Amino acid sequence: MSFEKIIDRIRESNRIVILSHVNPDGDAVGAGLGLFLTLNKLNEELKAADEDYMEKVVRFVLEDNIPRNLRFLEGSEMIERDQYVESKYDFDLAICVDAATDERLGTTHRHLERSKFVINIDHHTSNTMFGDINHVEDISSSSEIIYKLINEMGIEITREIGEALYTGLVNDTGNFAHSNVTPKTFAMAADLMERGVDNSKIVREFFHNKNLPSLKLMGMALQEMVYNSEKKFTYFYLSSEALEGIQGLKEDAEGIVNLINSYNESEVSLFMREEKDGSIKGSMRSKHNVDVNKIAGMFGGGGHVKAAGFTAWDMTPEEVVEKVLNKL
Ligand SMILES: [Mn+2]
Repeated sequence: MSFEKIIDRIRESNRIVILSHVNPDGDAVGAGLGLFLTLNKLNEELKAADEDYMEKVVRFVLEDNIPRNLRFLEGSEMIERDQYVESKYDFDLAICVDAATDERLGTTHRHLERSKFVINIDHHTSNTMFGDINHVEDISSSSEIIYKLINEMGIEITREIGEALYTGLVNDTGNFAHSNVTPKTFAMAADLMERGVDNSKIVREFFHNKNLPSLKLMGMALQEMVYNSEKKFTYFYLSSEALEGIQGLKEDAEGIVNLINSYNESEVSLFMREEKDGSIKGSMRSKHNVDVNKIAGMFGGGGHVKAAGFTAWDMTPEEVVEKVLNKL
């Protein structure tokens, strides 16, 4: 898949907004920030070549705060929170990264509506192709796609850009442990290291940086998880009351689904978290043959074969579990 049309569109747009999904993870922030820093660099290069060049306005807007363990990324302080962005703001181009559906953009969807053109860059096979240009590739991460895009643009990848993209890789591959890793993923990682990326610093900042509520939550999940031996299915439900009880935020529950699926007998796992509005957010992981993308699809969600998520409305956790069990 070539990036020619995307690059042309970027070059001819003066006001560009980058968007990604709610509850941003390392890939959403990494891919978005890598692109954001690249477009700023493009501005600098064009300005240096031509004094009269009118610099592009480039913004990266997310609905939520970025998680604490991503704030070490240089440039992340320039990411804007949607609620503080003036509502009457038009863009020539919106570039969405890592969002399988336009609903996943949350409140930032309004910038999509106010943009003349939409580019959708993603690696979820369930992507709904909501853009005017859709670049959807079934590879490790959106950050891996952005890496290829930057190379095709001919912009040099600085250490800062590299760290953002590397974090996306680490996030979506479980630090190069999942089956979505290919030789190309490693080649990208090697190239980023040659550009000054400190892999051990990133892993330390990203993984070994837990606050007290998230550690307590891990304890709670390990203590209370339920295992169904017939279906080799592990699940855990977290009520909003229990989360408040440990003074936790929803971002503290990041990674719980992988934790419960690390049980050696478990083939498939489900983590359910109650939202304030009463809905239940589900995330699922599968080790081998179970397609959790299909299961999430029953609730209107999606993702990948081995990792997917959904939101269930007007259902109890018991009902969600039963529906999943029937499909296994
Ligand atoms: Mn991703």
